[in-house]
Amino acid sequence: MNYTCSFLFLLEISKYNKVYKPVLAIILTTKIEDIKQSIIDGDEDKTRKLAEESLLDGLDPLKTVEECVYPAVAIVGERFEKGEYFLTELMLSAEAMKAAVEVLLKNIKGGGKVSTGGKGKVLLGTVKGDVHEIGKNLVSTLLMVNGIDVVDAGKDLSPSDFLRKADEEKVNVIGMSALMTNTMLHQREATAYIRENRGRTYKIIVGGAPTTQKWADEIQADGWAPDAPSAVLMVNNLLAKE
Ligand code: B12
Repeated sequence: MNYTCSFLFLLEISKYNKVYKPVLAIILTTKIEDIKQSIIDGDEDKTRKLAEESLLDGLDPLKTVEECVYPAVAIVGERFEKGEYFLTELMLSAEAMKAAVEVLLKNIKGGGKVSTGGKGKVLLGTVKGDVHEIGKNLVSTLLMVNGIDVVDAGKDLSPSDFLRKADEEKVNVIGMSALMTNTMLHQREATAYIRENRGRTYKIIVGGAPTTQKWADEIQADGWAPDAPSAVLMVNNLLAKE
């Protein structure tokens, strides 16, 4: 009897590996594709629903952001650049992107909570003339999840807005996001302003799609990161040196 049970059990496992697992993988890949497509289509409700379902299916939220939100952003941006999408489509897709990130990230460990891991405090904001916030919000969430306190000062911030808020909140690091080639110039302006008025009191980090390490070096920022996970590593390193 025991042998029969063990045999059936092993049979089930091998059936799982041979039959169910590949089928499950196909279903999950389809779900990722569906989320990506609904972002491209600018369907916020559908995106929210699919993102919630993906969590129930056990998909890793961060991986899902990487595998569906990032590629969707690239496609939407490209279509906008080519004139295939107009501002309305861009805005609808942006709302769907925000919904996906919101649903997925509130479910990662500690997501959505203000952290007091005691590691240090970062002020984050988007520079003057720029309303792009999705990337900054992603950086903010991942920093908090990793025990770093974050003050999110929002968007369209002037150099003096950054400095005032940093003084008020007694932060260790000031992070500036910029998503456009013309607004990234304000990272230089704000860095110079902060250095002129407070010397090296605050570590300054920059990021956003058009920025690079070369740019960060040129404007004498203390750090740059291409994405949210590397921003966490970089901030951890900066705080450890304090
Ligand atoms: C969504 C979006 C919008 C939304 C923004 C919604 C919102 N609340 O954020 C809306 C519809 C409002 C919008 C408006 C506009 N947009 Co727009 N938009 C985009 C789009 C499609 C995606 C941006 C995004 O959210 N990316 C997703 C996030 C996850 O990526 P990310 O921001 O790069 O962030 C990551 C990293 O860069 C890094 N990071 C980001 N910030 C920071 C900060 C620090 C400190 C660190 C360390 C790291 C870091 O980590 C993040 C997470 O991994 C891009 C296309 C693209 N390919 O990027 C165009 C794009 C940025 N927009 C563009 C334009 C032109 C505009 C408008 C001028 C359009 C118009 N005619 O009105 C306006 C600008 C309004 C303004 N004054 O800011 C252009 C910019 C071109 C340029 N080179 O200057 C782009 C590139 C589209 C294109 N291909 O033409 N946009």
